[in-house]
Amino acid sequence: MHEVVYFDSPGFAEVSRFCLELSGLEWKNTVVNWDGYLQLKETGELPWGLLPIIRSPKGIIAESNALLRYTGALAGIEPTDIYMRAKVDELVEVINGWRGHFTPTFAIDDLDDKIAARQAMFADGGSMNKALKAISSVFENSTTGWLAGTESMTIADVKAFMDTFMMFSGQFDGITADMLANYPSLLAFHEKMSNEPRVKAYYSNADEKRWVFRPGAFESISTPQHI
Ligand SMILES: N[C@@H](CCC(=O)N[C@@H](CS)C(=O)NCC(=O)O)C(=O)O
Repeated sequence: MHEVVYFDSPGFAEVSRFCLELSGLEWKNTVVNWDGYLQLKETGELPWGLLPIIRSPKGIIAESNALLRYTGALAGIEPTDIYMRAKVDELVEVINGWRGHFTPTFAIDDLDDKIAARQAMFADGGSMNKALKAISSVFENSTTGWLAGTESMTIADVKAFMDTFMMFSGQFDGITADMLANYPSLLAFHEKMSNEPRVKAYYSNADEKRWVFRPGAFESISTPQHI
């Protein structure tokens, strides 16, 4: 039995929760609040003092990308060819790098300043604008519609889907769904991924925090004509 331990939000754990679901193995989703996290930390059970972790039959694993690769392997969505696997990992790392742009904004106390900093990231030429355009062009150059050009979905697609769209859920001040209008290829990917039968089944529930992962979530966003 595998057990994911994390906060309620999608955050750093959603990709692994989804991959475990895909694996068909028995797994448990343990949600903790801040006090629960501090208690866990006290016990010394968190290898690096942070969440998420997975309690696996062989021991505890930490670091979200390690969890993604492990659960992706359990789910059978890691390429067996090691070149392709490296290309998938390359994309996973690039997407993970977005956190470097985003994370410093959490430390901005003044709400207006925080909103301004985030809007600047998504404005033309801003760090996240460049990042989302770069990943858009990878999708545009894929012959299969999957990020790494694989025949089927891999952990790079899971990472791209969840890390991209969770940003636009409304839970982050200053980042709004209409900003996605600048990225038609990402909206097309959303359509493909949210309708993938296993993704669709996983999000067939009423969880308000996860509306961004459902088919049609962004259908009201129209893209500018010049793109
Ligand atoms: N590099 C780690 C980062 C994990 C991380 O920053 N977790 C946050 C929650 S999203 C945490 O545990 N924060 C508690 C703290 O900072 O004290 C990973 O990818 O898993």
